[in-house]
Amino acid sequence: MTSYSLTSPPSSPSSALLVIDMQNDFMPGGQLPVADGDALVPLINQLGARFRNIVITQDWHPPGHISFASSHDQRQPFDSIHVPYGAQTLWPDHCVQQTYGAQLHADLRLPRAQLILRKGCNPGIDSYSAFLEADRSTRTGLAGYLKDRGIDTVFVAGLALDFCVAWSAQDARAEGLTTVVIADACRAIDLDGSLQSAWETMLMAGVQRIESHELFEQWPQPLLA
Ligand code: VGL
Ligand code: ZN
Repeated sequence: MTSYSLTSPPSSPSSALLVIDMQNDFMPGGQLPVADGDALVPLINQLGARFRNIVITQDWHPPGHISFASSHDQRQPFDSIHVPYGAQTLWPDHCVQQTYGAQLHADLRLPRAQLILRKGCNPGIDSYSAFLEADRSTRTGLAGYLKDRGIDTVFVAGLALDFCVAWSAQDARAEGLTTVVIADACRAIDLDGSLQSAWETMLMAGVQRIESHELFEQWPQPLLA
């Protein structure tokens, strides 16, 4: 038996799998590679087969986005700067709208996904979270979508664990959703201890942590229809 409690199991209509930023630029060889990011694809496909609801996110920046080091004089990727909404880590140009790097990994097979949510589209505001942009007030609409569909539980997987996964999971909790991060279905960038602090913050916020084998043991069968 697993040590977590769930009222809405994966196959339930009130549960959703959130697949975060499984895009070419975050894969080995991409502009902001996350080590082993591509190794998650088969696992996420298997997880997806257990869920009735799936939401996919796509980091989707315009050229010249505020989070790109190249948009600021004398700045390098991974520097941190102050912008009107607070601290902003600068990144290599990545996930530029309509480019190959912004496309989802070609081997993702998630036929039940009904929503692909694009975020980070505002030139002057970053958005790690699938719910709230980095100004912490602009809403993406995802909370409303999930509520409208009666979804009270989200399982989270994808990239990067210490940025977009962590922020999305914390904001899911803040929206009152039961939130479960599938640890081995995520990979981290791990910048200056960001991985450890992400877990600390998520667990403090009431996010549950499981491993995919726990889910497969409890729900061994893919959904048939
Ligand atoms: C991400 C850094 C910049 C992520 C997106 O998907 O975790 N990280 N943009
Ligand atoms: Zn980004």
